[in-house]
Amino acid sequence: MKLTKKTRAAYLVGLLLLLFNMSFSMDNGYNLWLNYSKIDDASLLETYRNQLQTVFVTDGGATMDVIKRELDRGLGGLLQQEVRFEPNPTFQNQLIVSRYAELGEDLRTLVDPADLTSEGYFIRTIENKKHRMVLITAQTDIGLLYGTFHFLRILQMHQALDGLQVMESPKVDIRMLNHWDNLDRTVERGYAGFSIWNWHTLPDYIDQRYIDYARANASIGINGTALTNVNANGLVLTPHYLEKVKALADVFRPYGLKVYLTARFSAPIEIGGLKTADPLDADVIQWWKDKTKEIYDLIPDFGGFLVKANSEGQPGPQNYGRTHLDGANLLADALKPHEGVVIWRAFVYSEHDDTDRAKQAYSEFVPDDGKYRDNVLIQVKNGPIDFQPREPFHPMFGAMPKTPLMMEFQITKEYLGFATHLVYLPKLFEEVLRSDTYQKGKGSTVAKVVDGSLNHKKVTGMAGVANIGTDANWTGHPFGQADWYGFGRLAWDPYLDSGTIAEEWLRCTFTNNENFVGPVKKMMLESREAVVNYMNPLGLHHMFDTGHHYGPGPWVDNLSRPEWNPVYYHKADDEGIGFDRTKTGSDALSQYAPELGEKFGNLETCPEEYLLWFHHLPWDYQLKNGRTLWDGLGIKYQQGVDQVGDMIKTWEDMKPFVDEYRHNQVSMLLGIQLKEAKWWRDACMLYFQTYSKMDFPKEMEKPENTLEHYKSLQFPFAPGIRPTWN
Ligand code: GCV
Repeated sequence: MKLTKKTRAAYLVGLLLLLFNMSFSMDNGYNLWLNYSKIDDASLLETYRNQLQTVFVTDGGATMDVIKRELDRGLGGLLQQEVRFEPNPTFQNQLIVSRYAELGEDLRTLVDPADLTSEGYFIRTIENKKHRMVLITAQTDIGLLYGTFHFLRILQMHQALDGLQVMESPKVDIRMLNHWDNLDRTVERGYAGFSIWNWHTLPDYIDQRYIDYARANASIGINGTALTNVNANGLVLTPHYLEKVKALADVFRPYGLKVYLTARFSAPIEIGGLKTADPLDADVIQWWKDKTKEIYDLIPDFGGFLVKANSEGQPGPQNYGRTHLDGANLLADALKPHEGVVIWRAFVYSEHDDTDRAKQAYSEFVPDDGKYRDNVLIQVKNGPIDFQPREPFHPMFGAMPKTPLMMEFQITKEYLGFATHLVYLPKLFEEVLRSDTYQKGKGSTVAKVVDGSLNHKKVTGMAGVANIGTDANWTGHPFGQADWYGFGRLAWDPYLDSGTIAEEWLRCTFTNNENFVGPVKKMMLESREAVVNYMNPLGLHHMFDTGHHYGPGPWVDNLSRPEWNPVYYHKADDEGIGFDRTKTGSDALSQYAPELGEKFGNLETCPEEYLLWFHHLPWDYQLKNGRTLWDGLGIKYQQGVDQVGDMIKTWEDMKPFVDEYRHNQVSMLLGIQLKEAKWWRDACMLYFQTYSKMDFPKEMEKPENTLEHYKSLQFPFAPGIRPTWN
């Protein structure tokens, strides 16, 4: 068939439209929140194009090149025009990115460098006789990079440039991801594929992902990454692997991202050929000094060591009759000459200690407050047990005023539905950070402990256990990206509001359409309470099935260590349910400030969300709403299920605003979430009914299966842990 010119043109237009639609409906999420698609508001686009006709970026090293590349990509995409970089500032309708020291006198008077830390920045729109420009300035190149990403975010969010006055400095020094990535590329508690570190092809093959990983982290201010699992493998400290680590550090450096490694305490024996790893042994001390120097010779800005010791079978100083203090100070001394830090984890509980697990870390660390070297940070999980859907804050926060306590959040959802459930974690992080420890009177929030403002500030930090893997969209669930994003934003500023963060993420990732942003933000903010309701309501905790932690296992009672069994935590019996942590029980409450001891200890004032965390109560205990505890539990479980149902409805209405690919992904995942929410409700309520012997409340739907059915379920291949089967 011979095509006429007209038909050919029509085909071409059709093909272009098809391609456009395909790309629109095939967004696989790889670009994360760094989505620089064209500004779809025509008049705003015109205004931006006028205001940003050219760009001037100060000359410099690798970070300045990164800035230029990002502006080229960002402005090029958002404004859909070629970005014109000028060799000199014109000050007219120009974006200027310049170090503070290189600004002319007249511009310098407009910004006060005293307000800036080394990573901080100013963004200002300046309009006067001589200037008509947007200025990004900072003391350092990294500050300029952070300012550049912030500026691009302003455009992504369609905000006006007129009168722009931004001054930002991070409130926390070390803002890092902890990867629980093994050298064989499995990821402990990882649900988004395999480890992105391809140890086999490193150091010669630099995957584009490494660069995009660094970009994404820099865009939210993350400045550190511990590459390997805290359940560490000493091999990573051998020359063969250190060469690979160096290659990653070289990629990350221009983005301000420092590399840290997990140090296996027994490495001097395993890879050093010594007979002991005793922290007071002279050869061991020398071995760590030499090893540390070897690392710094390769990676001069190496961040330091992250250590899990004497916890869950990991080796540590206690194997030699020494203490955590001895172990941490040993490594601190080795790192000190190189300005590195030791991040020593407080996640410890002992198989020889039968006191309440919630109390053990405090008992081991608090007595040594003030004795740690000044380059030691103690990294404390947000709650005293283990990243549960809800826990009260860890009592160590505020209890060690002379020691920097670093926050550890879990971004990966080990206990919150893996990467299949939509649960917006910044809401959880915010709750913890805003909790009042009362350690120096009212207002002594966890955020103030973490940012060092409550006590003498030495070095401060916040870590998040990464949820990143080789999945196309990095995090498995498209909304898991919001948890990575939100963690970074809160590490930068622990006082940010989770709603603001959700809105930023939605606008940058999807669209600025208010009909999308409003309802989806609401859905995200409510999603955390939903998971608490359908998994662990009213203060219940750790009722997850054995090992893999996938799904409910409240009946599990046969694991070798008592505190690995869910029955240890809920203590359901014929009388009632809950863990008595008051004076009549484990007295864990005494580790909190007296104000909280009284508040949580008194049933009149204990918030219902912590009721069964602190109290063992009869099944017919009367809740504030007049219903029995038993009814209250059933109602909460049902509420959680209903909340997921509402999320599904909200998401269905969002079809017009989201590309088909991601819309479909989220719809399918919400379907799984609903199924699993019902599973949790039914399995837990049926099991507890064997003790309460009471009828389900009328508000609760009837269970879909029998208790025996739920007990019989097995998942030998559940992700996140190496599979085990018989
Ligand atoms: C890395 C929990 C997890 C473990 C994890 C541990 C930790 O127990 O289940 O997989 O190990 O916490 O934080 O060290």
